[in-house]
Amino acid sequence: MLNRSDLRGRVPSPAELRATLPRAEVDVDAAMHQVRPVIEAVRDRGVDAVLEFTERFDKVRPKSVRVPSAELDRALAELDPGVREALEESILRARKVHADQRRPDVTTQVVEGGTVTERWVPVSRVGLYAPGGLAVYPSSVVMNVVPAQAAGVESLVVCSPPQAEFGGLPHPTILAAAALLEVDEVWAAGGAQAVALLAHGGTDTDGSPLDPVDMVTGPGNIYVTAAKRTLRGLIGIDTEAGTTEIAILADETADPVHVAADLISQAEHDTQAASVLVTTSEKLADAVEAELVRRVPATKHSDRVAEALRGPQSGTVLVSTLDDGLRVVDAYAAEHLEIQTADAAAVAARVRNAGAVFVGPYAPVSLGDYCAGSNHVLPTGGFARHSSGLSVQSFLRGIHVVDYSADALREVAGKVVTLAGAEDLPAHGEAVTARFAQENS
Ligand code: HSO
Ligand code: ZN
Repeated sequence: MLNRSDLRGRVPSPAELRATLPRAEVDVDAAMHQVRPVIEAVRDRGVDAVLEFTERFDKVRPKSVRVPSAELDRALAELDPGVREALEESILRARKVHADQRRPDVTTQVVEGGTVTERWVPVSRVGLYAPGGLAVYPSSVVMNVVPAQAAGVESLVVCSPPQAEFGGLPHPTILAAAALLEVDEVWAAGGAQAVALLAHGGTDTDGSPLDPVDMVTGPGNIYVTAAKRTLRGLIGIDTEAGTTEIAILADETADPVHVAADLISQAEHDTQAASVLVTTSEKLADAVEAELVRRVPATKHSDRVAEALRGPQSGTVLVSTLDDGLRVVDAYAAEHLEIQTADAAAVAARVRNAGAVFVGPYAPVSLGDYCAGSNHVLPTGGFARHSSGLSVQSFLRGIHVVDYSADALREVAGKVVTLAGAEDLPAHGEAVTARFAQENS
């Protein structure tokens, strides 16, 4: 079921590794041309334009963009009690981890009388996009809202497409998740028009204001991504979420049942999802293959899973040693990386590139998707080489606060004047010397 590459006995180049495990290609640039007129219409005509596009794309026209709070209460009251309990556990654990991510302000005494403080200030108002349609993930609402709240973001909007089958409201589990998280502002809007409205703001059908946000996070389809990319600058955005990936680095001690089940779990998201096994053991690779052949037909979304596993983006890579395996997984930089080897913690400690690392036999990726406490919004497509997943830090800005006394400035004045002169910007130097003009006359 999985394509197999044998890299044993040689160290492939990064280019060869990239060709061995190609990423699914998504042409966001092409979609940017398509979303531009949508964004311009929403900028110019606000909610009227949003509702026109909603009718065209979502085949429904909500009465207002803002979802009445009674609908949030109702969705929470009607939420399955088991789902509610599980979401509450997910929120509790995520809050524990994210509370610990908060950073204290740090003041550095540079010289006597001269300090620089880095003050961490949350973004004021954030829009969190939750997709509708096939991918209705209340867990993603949790993973976006919890770090924003832990960062101290004061004002949050959850925005999700209205659904014809729910009378023009977003999906009820999205509403219930927002209510559980005590987010009271939810907008029924989707696609590029939603991102444009979040960025530009507008006036709702009843005349109430829909205030623009400073930042938009959350996954979405290609049009949402294209709109975020287009509006970046006017708004801050998170790193783009591509299709889900799981890589597993395993040796002969790994349990093929665990490995196969975990590869299938992420393949369930999308036909383009990537499931990659990197192993020193051909015997394990064979056993995993046999287990996949058994399990895939039996799983609910078997067609989707089989397509993802058979695709060029998925596969098994045989390596000679765990060191070589680490080179492969570092070059790949998976969104999720499981380490299923002897002494997994020691191997995990050597990983350089991954969105999140799952250590040993009892930390499957699906634990992290819902209830580990970690965040599941993680860099895909190799972005883990340079980016992190969503965290409290994503919603904070570090403001440098410079505080110098007269003596401290006087002491360094000559250096500022010299550097200003070297850059042919003498007025920069004069801004310092003007303060001491009388002393020198
Ligand atoms: N594995 C997905 C997140 C998710 N899984 C949501 C289930 N629901 C991307 O990290
Ligand atoms: Zn998942």
